[in-house]
Amino acid sequence: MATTVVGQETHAAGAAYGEKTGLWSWLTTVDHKRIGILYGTTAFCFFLLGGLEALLIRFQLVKANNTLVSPDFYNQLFTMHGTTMIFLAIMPLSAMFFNFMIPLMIGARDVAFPRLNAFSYWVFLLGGLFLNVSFLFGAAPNQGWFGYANLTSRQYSPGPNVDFWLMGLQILGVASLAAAVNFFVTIMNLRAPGMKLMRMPMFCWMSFITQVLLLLAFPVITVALIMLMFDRFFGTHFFVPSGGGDPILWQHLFWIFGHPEVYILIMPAFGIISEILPVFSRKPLFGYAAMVFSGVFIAFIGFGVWSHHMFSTGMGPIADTFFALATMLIAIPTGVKIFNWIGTIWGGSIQYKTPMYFALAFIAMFIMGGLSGVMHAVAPHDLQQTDTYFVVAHFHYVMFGGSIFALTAGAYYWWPKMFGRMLDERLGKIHFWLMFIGFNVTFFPMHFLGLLGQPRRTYTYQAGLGFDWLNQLETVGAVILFFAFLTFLINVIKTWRRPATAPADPWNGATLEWSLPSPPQEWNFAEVPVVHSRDPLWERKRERGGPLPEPLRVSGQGIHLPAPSFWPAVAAVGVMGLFLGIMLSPKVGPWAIFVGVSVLFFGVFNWIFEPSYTSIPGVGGRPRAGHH
Ligand code: HEM
Ligand SMILES: [Cu+2]
Repeated sequence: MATTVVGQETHAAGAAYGEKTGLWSWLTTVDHKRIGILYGTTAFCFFLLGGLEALLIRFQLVKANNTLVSPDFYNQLFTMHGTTMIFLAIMPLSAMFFNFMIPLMIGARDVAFPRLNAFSYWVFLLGGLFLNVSFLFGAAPNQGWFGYANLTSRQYSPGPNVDFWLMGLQILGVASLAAAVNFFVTIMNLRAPGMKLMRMPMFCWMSFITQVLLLLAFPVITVALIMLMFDRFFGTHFFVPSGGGDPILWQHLFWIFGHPEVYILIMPAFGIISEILPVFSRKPLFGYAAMVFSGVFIAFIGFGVWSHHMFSTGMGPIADTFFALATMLIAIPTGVKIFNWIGTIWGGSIQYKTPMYFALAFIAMFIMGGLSGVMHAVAPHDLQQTDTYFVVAHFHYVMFGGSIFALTAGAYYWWPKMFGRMLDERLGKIHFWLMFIGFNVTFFPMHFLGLLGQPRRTYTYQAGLGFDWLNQLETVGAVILFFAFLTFLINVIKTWRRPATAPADPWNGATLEWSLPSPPQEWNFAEVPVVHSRDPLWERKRERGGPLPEPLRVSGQGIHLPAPSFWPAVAAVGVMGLFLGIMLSPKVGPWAIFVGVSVLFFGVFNWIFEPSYTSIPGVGGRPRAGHH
């Protein structure tokens, strides 16, 4: 597979393969970069929807005894808000960066299983739509994103609301597992020559840990959901005490998944921050090995602490003590990380660009979320805090102040690479300050409201309890946050209209993605890079005594790439059809399940027997020759 650089290529020739447009090319794409963009745009739309739900929650709570929304719709709002933000916003936004960046950062042409990758995306999209279609029937999930038994039993939730949630999450689980296998294998097998594990960029390391967490945690929720499905559809009693079942069993299964899940949400953020801090401090990452091992350690302990979500269920002092101590232990590797981030910026020549603003705010906000987390770890303390707004404050400092700030930092950092355009710095800073202020005004008072005793997941409160003005303040914060995201949208639209002229390496980056044109060509690397160090690009620049020349746009003649395929999308429709079929089968009969399974098999069958590779046609666009 000789790959020669044949010189500057025109845009028109690229259009023969790499820059196809049109709906069909997006439906059939297996290019990890395009799939990344699909993940990103879809997740951002869901993020806006989840934000809209949050705004409605905030407007309902703006004054005592408010009746803006009904109690049942309020339940739907906070359930769908939590479910959306976790499964349809943060996770797929991370997946956008896994998709777009990991192959570029490890020097690969694509992921290990490109069509499986497309399949993951389509399943995710359909799962997200499936969950939200429930609104059109006035039957959105209303039991909380944690789905506690017995609220979810047929007896207490007779309608289809819980069914939408149950089936939707199973569909999404298929997408997450397929993607996790894919990125696990990609990182294990497709690293460029010389890129040992301990030379991998930190984002790839933290993403790798995320995939392991996904692979170990998602089967647990899948099993729990299947048990719930059996309880609701086939009359079993896994979680029904009158039939010998146990509602606490659900909580164990849910949180054995749920606690690792919060690390699934935060690990990619750790990775992004660990990429940005060195570049904008002009110093290598401090304590690389400690960063890797603390990440592994956090993930490992993360599986042993689930019952800190269950102190109030009455597990007894021995279990409470164990889980309290295990939880406090996590503070150690987390502290190691924070120490190393600070060590990275310490004494660096810091460049205050927008990605760096968000990265620095991440550190501060994440510390606050971590501290209130340690407070819950003290079991007697937790008994006071649980089910109050104190907990809501905690997880928003971690998930929003942590994950969302880091993902936003990553968006500003990698935007030029992804779209060939720099985002506007001035608007970026405005975005930052609105988001930073709005976030703290919205969520900081929740600590006090929690300590005053305002219960969460409750659609209103009485006047005269001292809750009023803090809730008003929070609603003002939520409106400021709304303007923050509006600023981001304006930034995107404004810069979109400019020509795509971003330089290959606008920030003086250290990692391989910055050696490629912005945006990279379909085949990524005309020549597979050889890696000798942790910061391969800084090393090359040092050798040359200055920046690298702009990379040429070269033709990928002779390069083999996976062929576009429609079948992953068909198989994804089959997966959705299967769960839709199960949901409908009590009404319409078991044939509904059969239809879904048939579509699934039809898609997979064609996918298996379709030629999977194609050579890039050269300049002038020779027809594609498919073969195995
Ligand atoms: C955009 C601004 C946001 C606002 C104003 C907001 C507001 C709220 C409020 C008021 C609740 C409490 C609902 C209740 O207990 O009655 C809540 C719950 C929740 N939020 Fe947010 N939120 C925002 C962003 C986010 C983000 C980015 C995430 C990302 C993960 C998120 C995840 C959650 C989760 C998991 C719950 C838990 C629902 C529950 O268990 O009760 N939120 N949010
Ligand atoms: Cu936890």
